Amino acid sequence: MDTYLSQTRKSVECISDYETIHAVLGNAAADLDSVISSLVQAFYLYQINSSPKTLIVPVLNIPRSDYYLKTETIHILKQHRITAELLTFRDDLNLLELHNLKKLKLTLVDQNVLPNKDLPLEECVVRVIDHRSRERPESSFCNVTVEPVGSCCTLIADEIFKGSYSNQIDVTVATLLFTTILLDTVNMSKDAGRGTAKDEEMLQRLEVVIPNACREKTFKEIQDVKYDLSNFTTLDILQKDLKVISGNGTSIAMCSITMKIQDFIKREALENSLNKFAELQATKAVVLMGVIVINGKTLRDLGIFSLSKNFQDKIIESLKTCDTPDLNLEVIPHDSKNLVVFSQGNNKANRKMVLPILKSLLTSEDFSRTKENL
Ligand SMILES: [Mn+2]
Repeated sequence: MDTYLSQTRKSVECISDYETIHAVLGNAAADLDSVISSLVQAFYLYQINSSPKTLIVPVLNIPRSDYYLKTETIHILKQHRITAELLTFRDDLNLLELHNLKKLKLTLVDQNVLPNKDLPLEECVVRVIDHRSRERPESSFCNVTVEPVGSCCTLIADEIFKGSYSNQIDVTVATLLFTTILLDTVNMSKDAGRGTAKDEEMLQRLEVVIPNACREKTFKEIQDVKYDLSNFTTLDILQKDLKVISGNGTSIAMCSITMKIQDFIKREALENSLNKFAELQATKAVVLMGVIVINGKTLRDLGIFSLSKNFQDKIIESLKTCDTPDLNLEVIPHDSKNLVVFSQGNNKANRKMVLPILKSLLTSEDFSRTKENL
């Protein structure tokens, strides 16, 4: 894998030598699942590619300068001799320009539709592999695999095991997939409810490849890295695992944070940081989801920040009244001015399930009528 990536990095520097650039692009949160899915899928496509004029390149969907936030990814890739110098980031190549030159093909992993700012690239999408609910229209021409499993890496593993190169899943590839699936499924914890039979099947098949595979040890190590926020500023923590959704010309930033929001709000000058963050993201509202795991049990809470009381109320109402899923929210009193905090009784409802609630708020007719008053 490291040899492939270092070759690819050099090839990106002389991109005009190629007729086709096939980029494998994860989602813009660039979490571990997105990054490992794109690295492994690209490596696999490279092995089955027979055209010397095609360059297959995994692209991390963040600027290079944000990589320091991705501690789980940095940690695991380092163990396999993969440093930032071997990786290609979104600002290392101009996808739109490649598209204009009619040279671009795109495989989307861990996302099934492009965000608005990337919609001009839609024509280039040839393949989609994702585990969140399908937003892509049925009519789309490309080959789409969307299955509700715990980790996109499970679908990537399944694809490779089904293909003719499955014997080339080496220890590095197997370990990267194995670790990501464990993290995404909370080590297949029943309580978390994320892992499916297919996740379990892939873990078992990958275990065969990895010498002395140990789920407990691997999971604990990556989980500890994920939950270690000691070197981060408040802005870093907000930025670390971020998704932005938009509709009707308005957006909401949703940050997943690996500590309780009840504890996060005790940080110094929190409201200032939230304000600054909202400004940087050009958004009027920030939703925080705190998630911690204690003895295999996942606990969640939510914070809703907005300088517009009106907008904040609308978000809270849509979250409280939703019954698919019912989040079971209880307000937690505190004295922060523009932030309302709730404990979330329904611990199975992760960000993937909350985002569509916010999305339907932003795209609702009622909202578009009243949004001028935000
Ligand atoms: Mn994912």
